Amino acid sequence: MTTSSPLTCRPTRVSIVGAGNVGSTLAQRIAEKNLADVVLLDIVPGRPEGIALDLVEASAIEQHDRKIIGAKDYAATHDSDIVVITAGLPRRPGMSRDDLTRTNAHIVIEATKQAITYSPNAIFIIITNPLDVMTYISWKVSGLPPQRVMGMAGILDSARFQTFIAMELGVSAIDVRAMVLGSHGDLMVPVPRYSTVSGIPITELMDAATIERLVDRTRNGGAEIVELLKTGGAYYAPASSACVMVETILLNQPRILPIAAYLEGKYGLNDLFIGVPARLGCGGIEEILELNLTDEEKAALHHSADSVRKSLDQALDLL
Ligand code: TXD
Repeated sequence: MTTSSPLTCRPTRVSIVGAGNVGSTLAQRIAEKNLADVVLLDIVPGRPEGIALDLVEASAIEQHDRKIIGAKDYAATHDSDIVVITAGLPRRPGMSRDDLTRTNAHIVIEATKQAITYSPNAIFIIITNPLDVMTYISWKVSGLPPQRVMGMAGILDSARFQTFIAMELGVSAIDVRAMVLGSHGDLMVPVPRYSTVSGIPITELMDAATIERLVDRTRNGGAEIVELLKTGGAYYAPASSACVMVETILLNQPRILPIAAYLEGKYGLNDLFIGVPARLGCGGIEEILELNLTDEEKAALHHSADSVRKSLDQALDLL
């Protein structure tokens, strides 16, 4: 009788650089959904190890058997299927995402260089702000094809829009789908025409002024939470959003999700990462969808792209 198995026993592994609020919450979601083993890495001595041990101690209660390892050395991240970069400084009240550009660029460059050495075949998901710029920088430094590098923001921004629509109409957010394009910032482009409740466009359910108010709240969704928390930004919804991307890739579900993707001509945009709907799968970004935008929506997207370019210019010399 043979004991050899045709299955490979290598566990699926997701490494998360930055064991702060988003990173540690994402680690919890991934492990508790039984999606993959997790390596959490941070520069603060003891932090990733402490969080990992705490999460492992919850595993008997949460009924999963995923390994969660805390580390400060990138060697521990070897052979990751996905690397998620959350390392960086969060925004403080009154601080724009762009204020963070150069500081976080240094951090993301270093994290990408180190992580790619140990996981040359990984798919990279970037979370650090300013999101569209950090995703570009990580892609450049990694040398990976653009299909394997993406930024998380559109799922979060769409989820916020969905939540505000549901709250306004007094319906379950489960039935609300929304589409937010563009940069992760004040110039993001929520698209009401492509936002629905059980298939009904919200333009048929609310007047234009109400929609504009919800669009505005969505654009300021991150800042609203920063103002409330005072010491840091949102992390539960961001971690849930990143977990959707991890799950979609690992399970090879052909889901269409708004993510920051590298554009080479679609939407009339070139050589930048920005939020657009894409089909994800085990290969990363498998297709970018080009929506039929009105002139006004296209202009808003281009305006958003201009702001990404300006912000990127502040950090290009670091590459
Ligand atoms: O939609 C989105 N993309 C976002 C982005 C939603 C929420 C948060 N967004 C951004 O993610 C936020 O503006 C920050 O740039 C990152 C991480 O946010 P988080 O709230 O998790 O910040 P924390 O709690 O301060 O965690 C950051 C961790 C912290 O533990 C640092 O010690 C660590 O990053 N850090 C590093 N780890 C490894 N290597 C280096 N160099 C490093 N520098 C800092």
